[in-house]
Order: sequence, then structure tokens, then C-alpha cells
Amino acid sequence: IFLHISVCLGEDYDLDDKTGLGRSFDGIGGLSGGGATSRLLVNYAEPYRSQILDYLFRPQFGASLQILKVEIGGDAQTTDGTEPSHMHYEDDENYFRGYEWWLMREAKKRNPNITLIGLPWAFPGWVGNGGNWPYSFPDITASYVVSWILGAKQYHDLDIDYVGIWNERSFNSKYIKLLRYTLDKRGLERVKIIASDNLWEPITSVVFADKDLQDAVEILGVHYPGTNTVPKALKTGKKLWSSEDYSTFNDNVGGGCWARILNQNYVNGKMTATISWNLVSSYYDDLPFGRDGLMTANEPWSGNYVVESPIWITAHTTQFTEPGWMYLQTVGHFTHSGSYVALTDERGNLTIITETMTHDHSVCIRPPLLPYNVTAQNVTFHLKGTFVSGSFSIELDVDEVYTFTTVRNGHRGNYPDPPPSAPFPKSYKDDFDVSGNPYFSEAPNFADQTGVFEYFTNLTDPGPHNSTLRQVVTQRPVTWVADADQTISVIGDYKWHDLMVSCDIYMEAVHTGGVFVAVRVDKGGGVIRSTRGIFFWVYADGTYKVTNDLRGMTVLAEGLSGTRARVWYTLTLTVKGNYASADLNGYPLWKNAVLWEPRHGWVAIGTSSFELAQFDNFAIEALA
Ligand code: 147
Repeated sequence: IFLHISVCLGEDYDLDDKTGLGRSFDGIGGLSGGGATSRLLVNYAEPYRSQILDYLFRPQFGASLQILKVEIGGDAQTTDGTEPSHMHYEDDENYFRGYEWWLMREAKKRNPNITLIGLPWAFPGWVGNGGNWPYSFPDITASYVVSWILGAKQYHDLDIDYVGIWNERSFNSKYIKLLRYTLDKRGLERVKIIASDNLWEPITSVVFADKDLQDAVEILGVHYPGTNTVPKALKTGKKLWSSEDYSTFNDNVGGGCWARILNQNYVNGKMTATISWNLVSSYYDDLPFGRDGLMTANEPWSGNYVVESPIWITAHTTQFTEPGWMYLQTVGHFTHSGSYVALTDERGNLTIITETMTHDHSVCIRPPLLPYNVTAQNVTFHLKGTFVSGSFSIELDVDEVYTFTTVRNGHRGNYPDPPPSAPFPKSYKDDFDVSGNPYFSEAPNFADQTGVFEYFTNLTDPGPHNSTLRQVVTQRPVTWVADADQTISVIGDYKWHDLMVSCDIYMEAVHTGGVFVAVRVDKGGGVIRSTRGIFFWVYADGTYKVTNDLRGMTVLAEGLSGTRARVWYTLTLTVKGNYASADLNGYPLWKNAVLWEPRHGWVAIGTSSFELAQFDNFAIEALA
């Protein structure tokens, strides 16, 4: 009787393909990069690393992602760190740097049909020929980007499906056409172009008015569209994607945001793909946008990871659809708010996803969400057209997501709980001695914030410093945000305050060289220029400095050190309470520098400019 009454009081919704179908569904994805968001993932021990990858990519297991978008590393800061370029210098090519190649391979291994996208945020300095702009020499930029796509195939057998222009920065029509031309010339007709990974305008109007550009651009990709499009974008006839979205703390509100936009990006905005920034929160929590990934895996030292609610929200769509399925035209909003979408493989399968997220449980980071009211409601779906006629009713409470489907192999994947969360080890050492060819170019747990720090083998010096970590960016990149004028890589526990750090260092820049070790480093990401901490510098001109900031504006102490380039030295920095002191090669160099701020932060190493320098036998003893 209750059910009968519910049905009577409820509303009716037709699911019908009689008058044709809607747009073709292109998938749900995650974005690694923009930047360095997967940095700590690669350092997880097995089996945890594979488990995390399974939760992300394995079909019918977890998020079962249909799209993986990655940053084309440009040696510059792109939100949570820098990602290495495949061409640091004009005459340099290496397709094994960073972790995006590895990640794409792991994704493909699990889902051979996953769609791959590459997009640059920044470019090495030579691409701009010294200028901070990638379009002055568009042929250089195009061939640089196409090299990355060719390298993906040649070295990793990865077919990149789509490439973008310049993340959330200006586009240039001439460059887009030249990129299309260069792709075609190199036999990459199958690689399609997304533009412009920014707002709907001006790309929509420019594409609309330019026939050649229309031919070059396959997808209009926008960021954080708030589920809406503009009429002109629909009129271009192009596929519309939310090519970056979400960026919300991954608790249940983040899950609510994700559920609402996954449905409504199509219902309101006719967008047929949605990509989460970011894929997985594998960067230190205290970097910008901490935990804005579909799940959290940023403790490789403990093995702990957390499968958060957005993973299961994703599964509601991905486990019961495939790219190429068609949306029905009969999608929409419920009378008492919330939304439904329906998709079919055109061979009898039907998947319906409903969401009834309340405003306060589905706010995303951006854009602002206008107030609305959603209430519990009874809905009845009537199947019509090619679907066997019939109907079913359901009582939808608020903040619920349901999938109704003919697909039977959905599965809530599960592994035993990972090890418990633990802080970064207080006692930590790395001698950077990697035997043979390490698969990763970067030393575990170092998160580069300006410049790129890579394993390096001194072929000519078989001595104790034959395997080192080397800063390799020698020219200011074409930046995405404001990189520091110094290079810096951070590591450790942001809460650390009293500690001892030592590191062997080797300046390569004669006369002009300078390197530092630092503690209580308080900022990373886009604000890296204003980072403070306790920085102990030595220079190739025979001097040292102690500064309270990376920029070197506040000098706490300075003097003579006798240091010069091409000699190894051991720097030791000790900070306790309000006092700092340092040794050079085991002998006291300065002591009792007085400091007040910052009270805590990461440990860091780096250089005083974009210059080559090496580091070895890095060691931390955190006291508190
Ligand atoms: C995006 C970037 O593309 C990502 O790399 C990452 O930084 C992400 C973090 O939320 O944000 O950039 C945006 C930055 C600011 C706005 C939109 C996108 N904004 O203020 O509207």
C-alpha cells in the first residue's frame, strides 16, 4: 500500500529513444599533473602501488576510469611541483623522465581501451627561445609537442589520442593549425586536438568564425564550466568536454560535487566527458589544493592510502557504460531537484544514473553554486522505444546516487586494508646510489618546486660521488606560474621544526654557483617565490649566507667559507628552537643564528639560480 501511494504521489519520467538519441558519451577521466600530483605514488612498495592503480583504472573494480590525461612536463612549476620535460635542452631527448609514461603504461595495462590525453602547462626555456611565450616560434613548439607523442609510441607503445594547446593560457590559431599540420605530416592523423582548456570564450567564437580552425580542432574543452555551456558552443557542432573539473577536497562533499557534475555536465551543458583534477592526491598535504584527487595516496613511507568517495561515485557511471555509448535525449532534472541521465550501447543495454545531491553536500571549489532545494521524492521511469516497455518506481532520498542498469558485471573491488597512516620517518637517508638504470629519474619523496632534480651518474668520476642527484634546468622555463629564480626541492614532514640535515654538495657553475640546504621551508606550489625557511647557502665565490627566505632578502648571517665549484663539500644544518648553526666538512662554520619564523616546514635542497649542481649522501635527523 505504501509503495502504491508513493507511486501515485511521484512524478513520471520517460526514457525513450524513439525520436533519436543524444550525444555520444566519451568517458570520465582523471588528470595526473598540472602539476606533480602523482609524485609520491611511484614510491609506494608493492602490493600497495598496484592496488591503488587497480582502484583507479581496473575495469569493474573501482573508478574504472575511461580517460587518463597527463601533463606534458615542461620543467616548470605547475601547481604542486615541476614535472620534467622530455627535452630539457634543444639537443636533448629522453622519454623515461618523471612518472607520466609509467602511469600511462599502468593504466593501459589495466584498460587497453583507456583514452590518453597530453597537455602542456609549461615549456623548457629554449622552446620560447628565451622569451616567456610559446608562440613566438610556433614551429618549434609544435615539433616539441609532437616529439612527446612520437616518443610515447616509440619508447612505450602508447598511442596518445588527444593533445591540447596550453593549459588555461592563451591559445594561438596559427599555432593550432600548425600543430594539426605537424601531426598529420608525422603520420599522426589519428591524434585529435582539444582547445583550449580554458573558458568557453574566446575559443568558441574564434573556432566558429574560422573554417580552417574548425577543421583543426576536434573538441572544445573547458575548465570548471559549472555544468553549463554557451549557445554558440552548441552551434559549432563540436564535441564539448569538461576537460578539467572537480578540484575539490575528496571527502563526502567532494563526492557530492563529483556526482552532481558528472550527471549535470551533460544534462545542462551537453558535455560528454568530464576529467577530474586530479587523478590521485599523491603530493604532500600542505602543498596547494591538498587532497583534491579522486583518492589519496601520499604516504609511500607507510603504504597507507585511502579510497575516497569520488572513486565510488565514478564507478556509478564508468562500470556501467563505455565510451561510444549514446546518451538518450530523455535526460533531465527531477521535479524536486536532482538529475538523471540514461545511456545505451544501442544493442539493448541501458544504464540510468540518478543523483539527488543537496547544495551543501555538493559544493565544488569553483564556480560558486547558486542555492537550490532538493527533497525526497518518488520517481517512476517509463521505458519506451526500443527498450522493452515497462516502468519502475523508486523513492529517492536526498544525497543519493543510484545506477539502474542492464549491465551485470559491476563490482565493488576490495583489497585488505593498507598499513596504518604514519608520519614521514624522522631518520631518513638517501645516497642516490641506484644500480643500473632506475625506472624513475627522481629520488623518492623529493618534490621539486622549481627546477628538476634527477639521478645522475658521473661516468668520468668512479669515486664515492659517482651516483648523485643533479639539478638540471639551466634556463628559466616558459612558465605557467611564477617559478622562483632559485631551484628548490622539498621533502619530509611539514610539521618538523627541530632537526639536523646534512648533504654533500657539488657546484658546477664556476664563480657563479651557489647551493643550499634548508629546513622549516613553509611554502610550495605557485607561491614558491615567497617561500621562507632557514636556508644555508654556500657559493663558488668562497662565501656563505644564512637567509630566512628563498629569495635571500633577509640575511641572518654571512661570511667566508672558502668554497668553490667542482669540489665536494658536506653541509650540515642544525636548527633547535630559535637557534641555527652549521658545519662545513664537519667543522663549525657559523652558529647561533637567531630565527623566529617560520616555526616549522619541510626540508629542502636547491641552487641559487638555474644552474647545474649535484647532491649526495642526503640525511635528516628530525629531533621534534
Ligand atoms: C587549475 C589548473 O589547471 C590545475 O593545474 C590546478 O592548478 C587546478 C587547481 O584547482 O586549477 O587552474 C585554475 C586556477 C584557478 C581557477 C581555475 C582554474 N580559477 O580561479 O577560476
